[in-house]
Amino acid sequence: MNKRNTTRVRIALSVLLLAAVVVPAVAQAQQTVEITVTSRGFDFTPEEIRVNLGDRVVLTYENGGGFHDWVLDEFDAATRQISGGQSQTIEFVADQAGEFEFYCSVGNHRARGMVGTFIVEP
Ligand SMILES: [Cu+2]
Repeated sequence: MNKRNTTRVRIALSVLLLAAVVVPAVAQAQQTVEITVTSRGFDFTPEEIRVNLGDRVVLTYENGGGFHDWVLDEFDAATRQISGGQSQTIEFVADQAGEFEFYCSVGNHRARGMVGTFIVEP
């Protein structure tokens, strides 16, 4: 093996080593965030949810009364429409930053103010 080839092998090995160190660090940065949202009337508590970009969100919606769901279109995240006393847990990844509106899709509930803000910090 001549000197140039040896240098190429060294560079390739360095890149592989770097990837082995950096990739797990990035994967580890993903946090799991558990959130519980409740409703009593035509409102959600909390009204504002804040997570970080890349978080895995495990969200439980507990319906305190009436017939509702919890929907966040931009992340294809939605519970079923459930009755009071029922709950459902869904999971999604917060893979885009910004402010988004979550809402209840039953009847005119969204127009009646059954909404909240989902914030993903970059
Ligand atoms: Cu509703």
